[in-house]
Amino acid sequence: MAKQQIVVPDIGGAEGAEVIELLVAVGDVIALEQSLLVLESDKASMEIPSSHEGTVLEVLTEVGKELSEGDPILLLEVADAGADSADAPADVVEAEEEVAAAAPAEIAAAVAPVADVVAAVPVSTERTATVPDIGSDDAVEVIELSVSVGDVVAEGDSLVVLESDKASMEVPADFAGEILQILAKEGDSVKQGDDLMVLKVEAPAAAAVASAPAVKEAAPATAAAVPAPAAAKAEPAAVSTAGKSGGSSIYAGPAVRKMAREFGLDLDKVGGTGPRGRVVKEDLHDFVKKSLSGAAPKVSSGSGIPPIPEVDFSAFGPVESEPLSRMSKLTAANMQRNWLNVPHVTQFDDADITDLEAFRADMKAEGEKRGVKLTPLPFMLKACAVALRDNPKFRSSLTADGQELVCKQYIHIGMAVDTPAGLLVPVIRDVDKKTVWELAEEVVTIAGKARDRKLKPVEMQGACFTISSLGNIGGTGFTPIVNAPEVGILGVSKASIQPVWDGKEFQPRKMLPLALSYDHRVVNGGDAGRFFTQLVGLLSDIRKLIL
Ligand code: CAO
Repeated sequence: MAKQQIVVPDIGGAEGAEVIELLVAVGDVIALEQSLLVLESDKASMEIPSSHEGTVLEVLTEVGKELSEGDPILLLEVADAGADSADAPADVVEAEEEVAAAAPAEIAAAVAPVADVVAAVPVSTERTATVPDIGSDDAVEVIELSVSVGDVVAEGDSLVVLESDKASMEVPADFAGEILQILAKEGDSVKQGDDLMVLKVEAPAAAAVASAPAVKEAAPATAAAVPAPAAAKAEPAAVSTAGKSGGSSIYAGPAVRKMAREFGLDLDKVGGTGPRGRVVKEDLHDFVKKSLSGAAPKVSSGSGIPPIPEVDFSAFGPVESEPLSRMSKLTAANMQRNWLNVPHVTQFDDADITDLEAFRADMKAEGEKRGVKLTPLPFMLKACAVALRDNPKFRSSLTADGQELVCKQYIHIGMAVDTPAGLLVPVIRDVDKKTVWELAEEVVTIAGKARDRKLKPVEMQGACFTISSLGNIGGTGFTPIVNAPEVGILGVSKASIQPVWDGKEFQPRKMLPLALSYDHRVVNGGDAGRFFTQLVGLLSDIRKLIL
């Protein structure tokens, strides 16, 4: 057993890089190249890998300390020192024995030259990154270059994104280095083995101590002797803080980046809890856990919308939680989908329904005879059917790819129904072909079915347009959310008597506040104005409904 001090290797000339994370503790058994700590300079953060395997006897630095090349990090108990020293020249063995016996202060001084040789002799070489095995011999397209010339990348950082007709994939760097030349460009077709870019790889000349004739003189010879690929692994993994995709603009080490890729996670969406917002492995675990429980954006959702923070409400007072019904969750998901996908515009107007209300009152006895309650809603359905007939854009839908407008030649209208289980939207078919009495009957029947949870899925499909009436509840206006792929929805608020100027004096009139929301990708302001004006006119003078 021997003691081996690990020091900061060549970190590209950075002076006073701060220790932002210690990744090992006393007693840990360290593998070769295992990350020991994370240093952060003003340009980049980097994990420092171990140049030896062994057990940590002492940690010689701490978080917050500023380190430069050669500063001590750890004292390791190295298991294979005997084997190494058997081949080593006498002066090296002596040096190690001295180190083992030395007091801590002397250890640093005595070991530093040895460690310098182990970790700090840079070898600069050029390596070409190529297209890896992509599981097919077919050419795939380079759809994104994730780096630029001059970027410093860590092993595992994304270099390019390739796309076949089946999938897109990031090509990670097999080795850390600086991008010298980019050989592929966006739009190129490439195959396995094709050159992508040339990197400058700087490698410390590891594992050469044993063969060194003398510690100090060993440096040049060793530098030439170490093959670049092996050395590249021992290179400090500089994490680029620049770059445009794949989470390369945030702080995370290569191991975390690799793990994120394996999980299909976008690091930009994973909040970092490490020093200075650095993403650590625990953050990935937490994010995946939350994704699975529905508390975080779905993995690879691509929405880029920051999640609403989780709050412990019980910290502010007593709380009670109850699980959401399946329908409530579905409604929430649909609302969010529609709100996020559809560029909404809402227009407002008031319909003078004084005459309609008078007519409705006249029909009360007739309604009782028929066993039907005639509310304003069937008139609104009828008026919407006429306006939909005359304004075809309002009964159209964009295809999912946004390439075509499908205009429906039928007039089915959805009607929002407030039920104890949540909001349901049954559909009344062929509204244009039904009388106001028939519509009144159907409203009652279908709303009853909704409240008794007896609606079949087909009875909630196929609408061209929706009416959401809060008239019996109250309010002077609201902005309804379009029920995509429909393009329009009418929000109805509570009618009330208002003073209306007739040119000579104010008259008490029953005014019905209406709000028309529409998908501005399909319907423009002029279309909406015409539709709305016609609708308001029809409700204000229901005689026009028969025309
Ligand atoms: N202004 C004033 N009074 C109105 C009104 C309005 N806009 N609309 C209806 N009323 C009156 C009715 O005339 C009736 O009064 P009378 O019995 O005196 O005639 C009373 O309100 C109750 O009507 P109703 O609700 O039973 O019937 P309806 O035809 O108006 O509506 C239905 C049926 C199913 C649409 C309704 O019950 C409902 O569920 N509305 C809620 C829809 C909803 O939740 N929308 C929000 C969706 S987004 O979250």
